Amino acid sequence: MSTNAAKLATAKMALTLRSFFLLCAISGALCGGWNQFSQDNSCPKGWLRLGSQCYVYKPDLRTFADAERVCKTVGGNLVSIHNVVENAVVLELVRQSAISGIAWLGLQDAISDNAFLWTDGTVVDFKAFGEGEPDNTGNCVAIFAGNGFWKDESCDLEAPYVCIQDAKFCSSYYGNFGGAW
Ligand SMILES: [Ca+2]
Ligand SMILES: [Ca+2]
Repeated sequence: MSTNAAKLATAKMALTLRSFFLLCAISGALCGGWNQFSQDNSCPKGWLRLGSQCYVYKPDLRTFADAERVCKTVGGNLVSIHNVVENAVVLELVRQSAISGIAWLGLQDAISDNAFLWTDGTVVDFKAFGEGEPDNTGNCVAIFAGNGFWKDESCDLEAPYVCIQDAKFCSSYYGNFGGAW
């Protein structure tokens, strides 16, 4: 083997190794550590992951409809909450960065009073309304940072809000590698 050919072979091997390590790094970042509560590459930067969902608090003041529109443009919906743990996480996000006492959740009963629906289409299997709520002061639901309970408010009220979107896990990336893995 000539010196040049040897150099080329070495360079090729280095490139292959580098690609391999890069793929491992990407794979590790995507698939590694299924922590219940963490920030990682399966959520967009600045979003918090809990289980298979990503959450973000948005401090800009918007009406319910506007807030939902913004969440949609970043690939999700206003947040839906299905148990006490999710409620605690959303409350913590709101409390950490609260610029207002409340934040919109994705719950509304605009079509029919007390027939609440989540904007992300998930089942309404959990509610945490405060005492005396909902009292039909409006058709849109917000979480109150003070006590963590929910209240209905006028949908035109401008408030901060929390968005949710599905976390992107390695399984979907494996698919993208077209069976190479
Ligand atoms: Ca109502
Ligand atoms: Ca109310």
